[in-house]
Amino acid sequence: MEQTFVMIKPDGVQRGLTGEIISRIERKGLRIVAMRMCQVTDETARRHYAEHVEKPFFNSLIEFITSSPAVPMIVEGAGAVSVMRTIAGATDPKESLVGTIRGDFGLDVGRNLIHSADSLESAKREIAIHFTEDEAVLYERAEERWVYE
Ligand code: IDP
Ligand code: MG
Repeated sequence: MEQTFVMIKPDGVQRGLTGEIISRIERKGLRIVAMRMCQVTDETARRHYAEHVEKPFFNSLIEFITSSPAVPMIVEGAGAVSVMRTIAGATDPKESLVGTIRGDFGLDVGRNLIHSADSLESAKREIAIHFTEDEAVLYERAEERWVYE
């Protein structure tokens, strides 16, 4: 089973979409194995978005991500990395397809509601930034034999 890193950003929490977003992940059949609500620290945000340090939007991105509580999580399932990117939608919500989280609820690239790791390697790196190993729980959902052949 593949694991990916997902985070409901502060706009998602402030807009009361936490439950809606979690529900979409659950209904897909994916398994949430770690989750918390927390205010991301400046240090964690800078590590998380290190690849964007030279971008013109870097400072505003860090300010936004640390401005209010977020909900980081580890999501597990077949093809979890790419499945979660599909559920999240394209980076700019103006272009994300309707039916995706960003496409259904967003309008601005700086307020795109959810983060989802872009590769298995990124997922591993990001999980290690936001969670300790003992925070992920090992379990099966009762419905899994109805989700997987
Ligand atoms: P991703 O979240 O879809 O992987 P990235 O290109 O990795 O997109 O960018 C990380 C985050 O930085 C985006 O989710 C978005 O919040 C923000 N961002 C990306 N491009 C821009 C921009 O042009 N202006 C403002 N914010 C941006
Ligand atoms: Mg990215």
